[in-house]
Amino acid sequence: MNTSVIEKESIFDVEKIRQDFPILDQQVHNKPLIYLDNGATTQKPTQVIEAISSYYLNSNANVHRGLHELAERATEGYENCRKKVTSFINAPSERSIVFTRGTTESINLVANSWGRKYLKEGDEVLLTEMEHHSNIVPWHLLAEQIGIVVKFIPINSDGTLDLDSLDELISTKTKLISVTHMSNVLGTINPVKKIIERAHQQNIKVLIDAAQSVPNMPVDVQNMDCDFLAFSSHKMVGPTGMGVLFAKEDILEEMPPFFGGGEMISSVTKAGSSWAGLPYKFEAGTPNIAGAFGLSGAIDYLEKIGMDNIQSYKTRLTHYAIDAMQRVPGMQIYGKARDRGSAVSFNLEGIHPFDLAQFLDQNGIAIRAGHHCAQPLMESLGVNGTARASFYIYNTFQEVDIFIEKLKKATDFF
Ligand code: C6P
Repeated sequence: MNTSVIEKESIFDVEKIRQDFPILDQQVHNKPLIYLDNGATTQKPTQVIEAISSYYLNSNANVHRGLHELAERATEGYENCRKKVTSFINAPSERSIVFTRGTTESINLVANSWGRKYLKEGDEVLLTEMEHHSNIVPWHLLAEQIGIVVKFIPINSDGTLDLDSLDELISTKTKLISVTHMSNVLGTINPVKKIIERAHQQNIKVLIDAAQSVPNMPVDVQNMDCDFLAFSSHKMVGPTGMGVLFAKEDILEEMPPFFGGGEMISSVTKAGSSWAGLPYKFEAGTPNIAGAFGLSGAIDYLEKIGMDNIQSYKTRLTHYAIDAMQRVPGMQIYGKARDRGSAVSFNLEGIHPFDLAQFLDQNGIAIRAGHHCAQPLMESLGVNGTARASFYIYNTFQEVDIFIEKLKKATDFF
């Protein structure tokens, strides 16, 4: 083992991290809680909860329009979050960071603003078979409304993307490739830099759904060179109802607003309206100010641990889990990509995933079961649904051992 790995591992103190998450210290059905549903949403550390309550306790006011001390504090906190997000994903400017309610709203914003302006009947949007519904349905809506064509990059049997099919799938009509960075089902980390390079050779824009990657690994939008990137605060120890759309500034400049209302205008007359500058023309109405305070707290928290450390700990934990899971009789794991995140989808022979989730819940273990908002992927895998365990920074090797023990019990029980 090289020294840098040893240094990283010694920095990562999971027991110390767990102390920041009081919710984990409880019994569910008289068993210690083991929370393995982090792909759906992560738990929140005290620091984030305090950042949110401190806003309501000390600085509650509306942003951007008040001329009093509390309004200034609220505005400063809200804009401070934009600065933190900018540096967290290495965006070139705060003007390219739009706050939304989450990944879903960010992608809908691109579809409805950029999509409606630049796409016309017959134009093609290329997705992948492993997309979350958030990155399918907005394009299906445009297919219905303006006649765009939605195509899908297929997956290989190991759960990686079949990139050999790209040349065949890309045509002169392809205007956008919209792809997940990390699959919420298979765990696969897609080679987005390669896809972006290939797309840009033909002047095709690329949107990255980073809902699962930003919480789990360092993400650098300039290095990636993506045109759009979307993520949610609640999957990265931040609050729900808060999210981010990054877009290149020149693209955002040309995009029309998606929502209209207060905050996003420059002036309004009876004859018409003109828009505020970036990024405010995309933030109509009173925003999620407490959410911004919370997201700031989340970024501080993750940066203190270090995204490299987070990725390396979770990679070790996930590989440990997969190795052990493979030894459980009747186990089928979906997705065998080498480069992967911590979502592990699986089925146990003869056990419905809902029954398994219920059995594990009775044992204090929270997992997710179903189609994971990825029905086209389920179709490709030939299943109706799967069970899914997804690990985060506060999960321990001991918890994985208990999870495996209960999986074995489930095979006996059913
Ligand atoms: N996936 C899961 O359990 P929102 O709901 O907007 O914060 O995120 C949507 C979303 C988009 N893309 C990917 C890759 C995602 O994983 C998600 C959310 C959760 O897998 C809830 S369905």
